[in-house]
Amino acid sequence: MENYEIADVLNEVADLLEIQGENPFRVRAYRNAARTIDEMTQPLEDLVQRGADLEEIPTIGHDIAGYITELVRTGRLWRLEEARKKVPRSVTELTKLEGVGPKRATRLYRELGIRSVDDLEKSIARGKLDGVPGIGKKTIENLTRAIRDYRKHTERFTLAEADRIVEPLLEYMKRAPGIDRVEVAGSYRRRLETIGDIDLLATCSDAGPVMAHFTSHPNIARVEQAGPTRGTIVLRSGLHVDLRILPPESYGAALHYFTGSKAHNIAVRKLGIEKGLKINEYGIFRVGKGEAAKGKTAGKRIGGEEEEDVFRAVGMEPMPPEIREDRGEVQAAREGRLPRLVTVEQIRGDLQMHSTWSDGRNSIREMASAARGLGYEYIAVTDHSKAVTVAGGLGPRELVKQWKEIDRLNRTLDGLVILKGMEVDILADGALDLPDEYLLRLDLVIAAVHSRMAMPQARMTERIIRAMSHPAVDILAHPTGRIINRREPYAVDMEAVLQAAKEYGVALEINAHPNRLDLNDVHAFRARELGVKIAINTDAHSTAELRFMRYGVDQARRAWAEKKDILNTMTLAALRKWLGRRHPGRRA
Ligand code: DGT
Ligand code: CA
Ligand code: CA
Ligand code: ZN
Repeated sequence: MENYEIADVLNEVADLLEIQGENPFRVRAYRNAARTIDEMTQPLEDLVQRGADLEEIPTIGHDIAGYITELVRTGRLWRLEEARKKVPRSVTELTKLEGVGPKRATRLYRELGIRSVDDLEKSIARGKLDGVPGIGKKTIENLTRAIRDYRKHTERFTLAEADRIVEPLLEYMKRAPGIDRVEVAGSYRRRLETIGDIDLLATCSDAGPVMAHFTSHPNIARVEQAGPTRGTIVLRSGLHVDLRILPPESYGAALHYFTGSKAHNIAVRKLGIEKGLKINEYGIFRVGKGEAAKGKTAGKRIGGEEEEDVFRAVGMEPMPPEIREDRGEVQAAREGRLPRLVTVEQIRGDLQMHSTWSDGRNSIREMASAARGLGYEYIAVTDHSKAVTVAGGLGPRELVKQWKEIDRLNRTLDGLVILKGMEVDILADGALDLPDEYLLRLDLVIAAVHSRMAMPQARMTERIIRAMSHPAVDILAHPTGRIINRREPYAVDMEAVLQAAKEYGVALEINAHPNRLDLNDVHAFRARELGVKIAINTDAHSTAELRFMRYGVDQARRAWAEKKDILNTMTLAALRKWLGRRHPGRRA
């Protein structure tokens, strides 16, 4: 059993207990343990098998340690099965809707017998919610929208969700008898923000045992198809995985084909046709007149063992998967002007993170030493401002106290500089949630919308642009406010925001949190075209989340970003200079 699966079970227990009105501290204990487990790099299963003392792991107490052991040994959890008897499991599905917490879900279940999102949808359609005390017309509208958003997204996995499944899956496939190469293609390889299914490719001496190994994966919910060279399984998480077993001479062509995107493939194939070549998942073939129509492998094979063969055959430079979206990469590759995409190694710091001063889990010191462990030169601590009361936002007095702590740390820390930042709320009218005198004393100001997201587009656009026009603002955080699979972007004219960013010299963030990725690839592409600087920030709320940087870099790469386009690839000296661009007096 993988760590994330154990974490999922504990989270489900927490959901169910919460819905049953269990003591909130108990509930939180499960969630904290789940989070710890999810962030652990060591497999719990191994620890259990070695008889290690799980209670030594922070946040794991006696009871939970017992549950984990039970879960690993038997694959089941008595506590969960008891909890499911009291409230149907499907009720937890309701809490996946934006704006529906455990309290509301319980009420819907207890008072109206609604047990699932489907039920709720039907009940709304039949008017069963009309006139129920505490549920106004507005609430019904919001629920309707939340259901629509939920439906639109439920089938796709975020990259982080896919990663925690794919990494162990690849390890597992590498243990298949006689396997040679194995790799993931598809949207996962292109690092698309969400993944429909996983496309695995493999070569081996004998396909039968490899397919058998694949279809006997321990986490399978069902085997959808198991042919001699092609199989599909559905994992318990709901993720579909396709496997294709290929002869070595086709591997590169297949890797190119199944990496996609489909639009990119079509553009490449068209180029091939112009050159008298047939390019498909089997290889690259030179075809005589009239031969093209004769089937998949007609003509003379001229390549296909390596992916590069495909690009070379049509006079293109090989290119990284992230840009294969038919957004001009084919032309660029033919003309030898492909971008040199930014890499994680080029990132020198992280400019948005939270500490225990607001809603983060770790102290500034802990965040700083984790950042140094990642090889960074600098970080900015950017706790919330006071308007975000749920996140324990700071007022001026606390902020000044925080600065003293940062000064102290900066005197003692070697090799890392902590910048004084804040994620300052953009109020409904576009004013900033901190008096000017404090704004101007910060090293770095990130402005962000966290409330009143339902404004009409024109007002939202004006609100954000007004905030950006403030000379203290350096970065606009998560510019559209979307949360993948949960919340649609707010209505905002991104072109106008990007133009304003250019005018005021404000950088836009790619929030690297895998549930946000905001700017998305398309907006980031446009930002880069306009010469707007992009900051890739993790928005980490714990030391472990600092590792989300990779997801932000992935999206920047999809936007064709190079080192020079990214704010936090700068040296500290260059960054300080940039931070002083709007009022040089402000910064040392
Ligand atoms: P996903 O799974 O929805 O996140 O997206 P992909 O891109 O992984 O799509 P998928 O799994 O349906 O197919 C994998 C790749 O196979 C796709 O990126 C391109 C290639 N492919 C699939 N169908 C076609 C097709 O009809 N024509 C061409 N040229 N390529 C295709
Ligand atoms: Ca796929
Ligand atoms: Ca597929
Ligand atoms: Zn934020």
